[in-house]
Amino acid sequence: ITGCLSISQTFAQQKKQTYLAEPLIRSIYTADPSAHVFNGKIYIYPSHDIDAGIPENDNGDHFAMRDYHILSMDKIGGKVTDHGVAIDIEDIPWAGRQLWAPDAAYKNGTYFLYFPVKDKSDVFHIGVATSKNPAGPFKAQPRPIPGSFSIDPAVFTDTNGSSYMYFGGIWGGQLQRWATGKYDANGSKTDLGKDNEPALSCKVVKMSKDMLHFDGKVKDVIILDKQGKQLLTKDHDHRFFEGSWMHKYHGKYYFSYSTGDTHYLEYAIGDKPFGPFVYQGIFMKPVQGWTTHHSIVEFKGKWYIFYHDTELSGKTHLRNIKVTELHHNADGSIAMIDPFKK
Ligand code: FUB
Repeated sequence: ITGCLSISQTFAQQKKQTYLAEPLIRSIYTADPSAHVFNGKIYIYPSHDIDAGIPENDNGDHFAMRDYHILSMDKIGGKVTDHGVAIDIEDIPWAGRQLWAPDAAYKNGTYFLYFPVKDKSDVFHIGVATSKNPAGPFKAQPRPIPGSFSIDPAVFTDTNGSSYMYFGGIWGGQLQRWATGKYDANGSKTDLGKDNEPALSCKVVKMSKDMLHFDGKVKDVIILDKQGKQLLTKDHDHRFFEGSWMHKYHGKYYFSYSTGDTHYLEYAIGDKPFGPFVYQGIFMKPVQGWTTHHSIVEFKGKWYIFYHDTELSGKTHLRNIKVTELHHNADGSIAMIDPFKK
């Protein structure tokens, strides 16, 4: 994550255009919406953006969020309910600063909220909190998930009941600092700078039955081009940056992600949750604002993408979530989404 580069140059141009969708909620700023269907309703687990008065930098320090609010809707286009504070940073014993993009899952009567936050040494890890109610309040485990690091957890539960966490983000998300398996506090601020080597990969790991631990080794999410070669670091238009998501469509596994500094949402398809995945293309053009982050969910036979932009504030760290329909073409590809109407 970062926040102050090229995309701001296009703000003026984009403001003249008409947005494809309306902000879902205007009373608070929200971003990174992870949507799930629980008990026949849509629950959205977003970041809760605030203005902490911290100047923008490429480390993302201006994204200084302190709590989560969970939102719900009975139907797309219906009333959006804000369930209030589901958990506060003060209630997470190991947390230092910056509650970034969360996700949620359900198993055996318990709801799980997964969240990235920097610890008191300023290193991102992923925590988990539990509740009997999808809207919270959630109670955090006393420590981060052992073996977790970096940001943007996305937890996918397969049709056989097995769950997997996809996670990671480069630049401010610190993934590049874990390249050796241990955190390097003096490591690169962006990627590893080795342009002709395979790009840093998102991570994937199976979740334990209790959903509170990793079960087995953290693996790389390998994305291959159609010639079977891994995408390279220099391929900023296509390589993984942050904001991963997994959905299953017609038996295939769709791994989608943000390209960060080039502001696209792209996807790759595989035959198994661990991949490998074959790169397919861009499916959403840049939104207004530096970051782009989404989730994809099926509800009553239709597919939707939840995403964010900065329509309400014009500021990259004060975002608002939106939803629009997502279409799979007959060949399984995802139809391109343009966040602005022509
Ligand atoms: O909201 C903070 C960060 O911004 C998220 O973790 C990234 O995915 C980006 O959207």
